[in-house]
Amino acid sequence: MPIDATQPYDDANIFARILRGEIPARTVYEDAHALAFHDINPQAPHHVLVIPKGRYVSWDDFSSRANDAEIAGFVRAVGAVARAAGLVESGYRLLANTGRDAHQEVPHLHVHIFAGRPLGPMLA
Ligand code: IU
Repeated sequence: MPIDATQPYDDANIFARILRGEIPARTVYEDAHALAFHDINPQAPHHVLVIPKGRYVSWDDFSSRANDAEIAGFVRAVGAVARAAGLVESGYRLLANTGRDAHQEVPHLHVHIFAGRPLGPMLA
């Protein structure tokens, strides 16, 4: 079910539980600002999710409430994850579904990194 991006942060959401170490994840990167792990239902040969460590529901919540250090740290982490996976030369796609019409399902901001094959033109 898609979420309402304006809902308050829910500490019981699955990515909050992964951040607290209550649920395992196939982690590929971690620093002070972000955690990255393989998506459980990959849509491309390489499909990783990058999440901020702070309690942010969505891109909207993050971009309006996070401080500059959190934003810079998260953006740099997304780039670092892609570089560490060797994706720069072949290329990759970033996606942050936000709210109902975008079909955001988990109410903790996540940026998808898709790569590993030609991904075709962007969908509308
Ligand atoms: P969305 O942008 O909110 O639609 O994407 C949620 C993603 O989270 C989706 O690709 C799921 O496969 C993925 N995911 C996961 O990796 N681990 C989980 O425990 C759950 C969802 I629930």
